[in-house]
Amino acid sequence: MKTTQLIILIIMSLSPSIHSLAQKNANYDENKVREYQLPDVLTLQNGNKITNTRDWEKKRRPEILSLFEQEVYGRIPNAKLQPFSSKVIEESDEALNNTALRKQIAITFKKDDKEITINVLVYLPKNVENPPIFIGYNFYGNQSIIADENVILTRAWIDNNAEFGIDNHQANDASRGKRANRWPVEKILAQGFGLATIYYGDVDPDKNDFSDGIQSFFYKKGQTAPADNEWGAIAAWSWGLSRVMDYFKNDQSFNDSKYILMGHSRLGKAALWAGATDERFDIVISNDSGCGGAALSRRNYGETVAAINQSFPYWFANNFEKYNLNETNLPVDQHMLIALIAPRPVYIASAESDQWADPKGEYLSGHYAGIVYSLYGKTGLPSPTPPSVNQPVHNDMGYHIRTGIHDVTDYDWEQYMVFSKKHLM
Ligand code: GTR
Repeated sequence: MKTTQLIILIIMSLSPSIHSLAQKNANYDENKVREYQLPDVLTLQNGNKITNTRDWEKKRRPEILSLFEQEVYGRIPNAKLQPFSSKVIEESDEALNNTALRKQIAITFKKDDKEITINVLVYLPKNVENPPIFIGYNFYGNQSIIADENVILTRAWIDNNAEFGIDNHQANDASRGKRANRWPVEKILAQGFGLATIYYGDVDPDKNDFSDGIQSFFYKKGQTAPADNEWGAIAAWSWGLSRVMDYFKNDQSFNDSKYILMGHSRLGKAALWAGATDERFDIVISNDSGCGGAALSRRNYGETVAAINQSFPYWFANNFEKYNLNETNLPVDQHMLIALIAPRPVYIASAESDQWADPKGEYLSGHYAGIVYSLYGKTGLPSPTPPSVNQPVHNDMGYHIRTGIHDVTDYDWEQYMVFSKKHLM
């Protein structure tokens, strides 16, 4: 074993404690936030200012996108990878007590002896034509979002998890509906929306190992890990979301739908990056995405770039490590990630007890991205001060901070539905 591998293994075995230590020792005092200067969203790297949407789209947007690829999430290699097959593997028009259509789709990729299947679970309300569809990753398999015995049980990357009914890398019946608290499926459908969900581990297992995720399908001969400027797990997860979107756009029964991308926490980071790179997502929602998601990197509050790179180095490109305790030199900050989604509606949500995710930093990203929304005549989050708890703001950009912990609650979903109706229905 090489010394570097050994060091990585030691760090990995220590990482839970490093992580909780980092959470404990982080700064949670607003008075200790150092002064910082954000890169100007509308100034090109050559110093020229952008004043209209044309130049934004032609010059500055591509520049920012490329900086995020190069320095933060990592580039996806150019090679095209077509699905080996995309099949509807189960379908019913009598789901959820005859109120919904259920469709399960398997999108398979093959390369040499490797194979990955992305399983998509879709519910659509029966009485609505072309309903807007919420789309989001889940953490424990499609069967975990609802107690529906017809949902195909996932192969899981985690070994054993009694709580979630996962045994020897396979979910069992005990896992059905285990995360139903985060997915109010019936309420979503009753409001006229569809819901599509995917298990994130189908695309890239959430561990520091680059041999088993989708990245390995793109390696050049002899390559065993992404290059320093190539994709980590967040970019891999966002790639997966785009492949699901390819499927929807080619399946006539989904052609005319609108798509609302929602992600929580690390999957909120992936949702924002997918929304930035793929304009087919009509609305993008970040639920408690924190550092590397909606929260500004330059604010030393809660999780920092150094902390996230220490606990989860494989989520980002290796290049991102250059900015540990050195955020000032980052050519981007997360307000520019939000700006990449303009002029599409974007929603940022925080939770009061989730200080690790830096709620104020999440709000401020939206606030500072507003200048690009203004170019389009849209309204972002004009006030420099975040609203009070449980006082949602629903402009072209939405924001709320609710009471409670790092989680997805019915309150969050209610806001997302009101906001989406305002923009899509
Ligand atoms: C935390 C991590 C956060 C967030 C969260 C999650 O431990 O530090 O950045 O992504 O995990 O995804 O649940």
